[in-house]
Amino acid sequence: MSQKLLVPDIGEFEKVEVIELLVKVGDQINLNDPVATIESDKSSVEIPSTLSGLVESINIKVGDKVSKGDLLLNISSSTENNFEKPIPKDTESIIKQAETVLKKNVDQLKSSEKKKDTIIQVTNENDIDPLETKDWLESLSAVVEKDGNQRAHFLIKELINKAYREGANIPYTQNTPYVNTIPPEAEVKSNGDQNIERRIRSLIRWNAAAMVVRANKKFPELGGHIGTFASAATLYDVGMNHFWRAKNNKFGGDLVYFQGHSAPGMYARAFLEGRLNVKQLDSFRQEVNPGGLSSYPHPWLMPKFWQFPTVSMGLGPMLAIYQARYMKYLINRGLIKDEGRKVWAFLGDGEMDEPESLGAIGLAAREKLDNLIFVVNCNLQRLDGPVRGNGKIIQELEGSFRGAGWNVIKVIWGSYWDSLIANDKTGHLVKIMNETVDGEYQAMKARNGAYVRDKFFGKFSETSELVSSLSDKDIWRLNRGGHDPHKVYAAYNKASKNQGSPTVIIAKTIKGYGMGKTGESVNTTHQTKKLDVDDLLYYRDRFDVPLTDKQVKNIEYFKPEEKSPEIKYIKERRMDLGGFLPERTSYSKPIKAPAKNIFDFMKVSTGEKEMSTTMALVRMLTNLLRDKNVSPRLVPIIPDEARTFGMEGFFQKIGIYAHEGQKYEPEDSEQLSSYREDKSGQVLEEGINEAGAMSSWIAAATAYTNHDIEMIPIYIFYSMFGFQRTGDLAWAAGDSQARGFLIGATAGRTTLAGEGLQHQDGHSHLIASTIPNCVTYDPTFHYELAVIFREGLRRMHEKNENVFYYITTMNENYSHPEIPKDKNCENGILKGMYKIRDFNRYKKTKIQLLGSGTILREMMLAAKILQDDYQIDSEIWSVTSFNELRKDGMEVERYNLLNPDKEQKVSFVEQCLGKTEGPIMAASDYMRMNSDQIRPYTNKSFYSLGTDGFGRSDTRKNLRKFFEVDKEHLVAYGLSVLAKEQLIASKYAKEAIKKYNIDGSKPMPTKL
Ligand SMILES: Cc1ncc(C[n+]2csc(CCOP(=O)(O)OP(=O)(O)O)c2C)c(N)n1
Ligand SMILES: [Mg+2]
Repeated sequence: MSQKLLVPDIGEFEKVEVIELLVKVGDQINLNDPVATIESDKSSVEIPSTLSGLVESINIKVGDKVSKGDLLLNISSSTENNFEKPIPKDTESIIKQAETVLKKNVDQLKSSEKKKDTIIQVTNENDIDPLETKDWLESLSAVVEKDGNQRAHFLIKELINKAYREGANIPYTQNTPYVNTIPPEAEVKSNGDQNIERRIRSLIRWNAAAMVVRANKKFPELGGHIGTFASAATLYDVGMNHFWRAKNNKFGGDLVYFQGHSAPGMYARAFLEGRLNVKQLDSFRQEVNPGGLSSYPHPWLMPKFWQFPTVSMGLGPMLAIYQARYMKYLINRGLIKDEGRKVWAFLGDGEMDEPESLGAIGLAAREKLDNLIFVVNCNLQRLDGPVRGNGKIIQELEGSFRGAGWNVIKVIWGSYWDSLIANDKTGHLVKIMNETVDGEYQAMKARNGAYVRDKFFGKFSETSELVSSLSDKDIWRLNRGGHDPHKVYAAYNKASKNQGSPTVIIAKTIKGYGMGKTGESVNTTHQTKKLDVDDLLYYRDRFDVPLTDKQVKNIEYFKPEEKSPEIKYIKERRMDLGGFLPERTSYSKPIKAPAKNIFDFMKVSTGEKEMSTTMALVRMLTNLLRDKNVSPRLVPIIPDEARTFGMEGFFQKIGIYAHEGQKYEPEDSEQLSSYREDKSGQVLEEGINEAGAMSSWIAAATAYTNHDIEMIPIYIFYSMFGFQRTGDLAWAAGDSQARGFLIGATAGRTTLAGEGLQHQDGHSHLIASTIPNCVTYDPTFHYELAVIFREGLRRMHEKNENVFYYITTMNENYSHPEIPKDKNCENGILKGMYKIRDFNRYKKTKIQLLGSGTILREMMLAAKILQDDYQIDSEIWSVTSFNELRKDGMEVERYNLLNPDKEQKVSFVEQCLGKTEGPIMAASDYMRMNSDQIRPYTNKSFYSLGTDGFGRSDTRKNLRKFFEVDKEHLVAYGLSVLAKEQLIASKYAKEAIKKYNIDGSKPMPTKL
């Protein structure tokens, strides 16, 4: 039976051009196969077939304009699917749910009559004893009636506290009492050998401190930290001995974000494990020569060791959240197995002040990231001291995380407190615990047991009595939860098993734990990097490190024999957990770059048709989605801008990732580009959230090492909200050796026109150029973009070079010429410049004109005027990347200076311009500094024009005039340059300035 395939609802568009036919007469097509690509002035979309069968005839051709309802194909169809659309699955379940609720309501209505006599209606289905419930509620009503609301409130609070203390799952309140979340009787016990673990921990503590002290004894300028790891040693050790599973050929591995300043502890452990030697420890913070250990976790500097850069406070928490989310994305898309892997992130309490640290916790809860565990080390100190000494950081954080929907586990008190808390029958102890502020808690640990007895327990006779049989020493020994391996083990155990929400473990510790008078719990602890002999002896004794006084004075490391029980134990534990941590490896397979001709359709002229480079990019991506190697690996990341960038066609085609699928029928469900969320969706729609989008991009761009699968993330954003907004994340991406594309769309100071000062980007290329492994381009024409993009795919994803690409695209529509025939053109595009046109009619006076981005087009128009009106010849160079040209220039210059006696190399700029005639004038839609970058690499006179100053909203034409980069200014400046070089008389320039109404007395745009 013959069926008609019609143009579906394409939203507000009419008469949209067919740019591609994807089927031929006689083809067998299936449901959802794309049959044609149509393109409006904003976006291109594939039309999927709603029928399957044989294509009998095609009613459209490339270039036709079509609207909704137009006939596309006749198909002899086997399955009909067009007219009687089945109700989508999700809709069906929504209807079912609604029906159930309706039924329930009716039932309730019927029975409500009967319930009228009860004081409070009880409708909870989980109520196993309604009579008992009724008793309780009636008692409450009686209290309200007799003693008022306040009394009722008090009783409820007491009940909740009691329930919490008994380990019951209590209803939501912002805070729980200042005691451990897990009561002692519910603690799961570790099966580890506690004695040996303590000995190992002591050695790690010692070696970590020794490493820092030795380095600073040699070179006091090196710095380093002892206090952070000293406070966190137990938190790390329990994880290392019992929880964190390494990557191996059977398992993908847990991912651990180590707190930046605790790096010495990780080195000290690796030393015991035999992964680092004394020489390496002695190279802590001395990385210039090979083999040095980096100050903090930096994968770029220690690519086989560190996995995640964390030391810029606030990035670790965000990156960890998006890492956990991305892990679920890969699982839900079927790209990796669900092995129950976890992401652990270690954070400082001070670090939690960074807005980024808490900024994404809502997402973690919404997405039910039960593969994520935060451990916040609350040593009650930041850098200067407690900072908010009047507050209670643990309670603050509890409130934030509980409010966001996290599973919160507080680890406040160590085991020595258990019996005291159990004996606190009057509640006075917990009252003091609740009321004591952080500044006081910190001060107590800087003093001694007698002080604690007096200032803490001494507050009530009941609590004084509680500790009357304890000596001051016993009181001093009352430990904090984060230093108690039993409490930490129980918390980690519970966190690992939690389902349906992320977990945060908030652990109370002491900064500089064990460091004695100079370093324990004092405000200067953070900066302590030197310990005198007395401190070292104290530290040794405190942790029973088996070193003689002499060895301590020499600050020797201690490593037991290979055959010692300690070394055997440490290695066995790690072998049981699959290997060592941290360790960075990659076993991902490269992705074969698409065929060389994949983008050939972009190398021909677009003729009359005008389009933006953003649209050219979308066309290119649509094509890439047909390449079976590349397609599943593409990860388009969009911060709520898909329509701005003409990418809404991706919604239907590849779907938007949503961990719960789509639970609603979208309002635009009838349309071709309707909003489709899917559990296996490919697009990451991040919302208005550049930092989150960037974190997702980093997770995808490093999947080759963290998940052993090479992915191709493409994050598209307003260029102004890229490097400027999230520059520190871009820097961390460089450190992480990310591979992928960043697309700065709507780029250029004058190209975005109406958007104004905050939107118009005239410097993102300059910021991008500060990142050594970021390769940047500012293409003008679609073939340039095609050549650059394919090379990016080849370099990063096939050859696995550790670089990432920043490419700007624009939203200005214009027609694109075909690629020049010159065989060196593609090489020039990639190196940064190539000659695009020659004007040489008069052969008298010549100027070299360099342009990039949309300003290249102004330059081309200016060149024509210069020739037609002023008989000036020119050569026009399309500069695809001033940044790349500068990198080449620097390298060549350096080589030449260091090798004065050897044959001198020639920079690419000089290869292009060295033998040309006339001065150089360069312009771009960016600050002059952009083109100025290549000035040192040519001996010719060089003049730069650009868009220095704040942007402002206006038309493109007016903006280019304002910033003096329109064709008229370029002509006038060109003539002036030639006059200055004494190649023509100055009167021509003067005339042009007058002709074009250029006001020579107008202040520099930077001053306006
Ligand atoms: C973005 C950023 N700002 C400032 C610093 C400098 N800094 C280094 S450590 C530190 C204090 C950290 O305190 P906390 O997070 O509580 O760690 P801990 O007490 O465990 O050392 C600061 C502010 C930094 N590393 N990153
Ligand atoms: Mg701290």
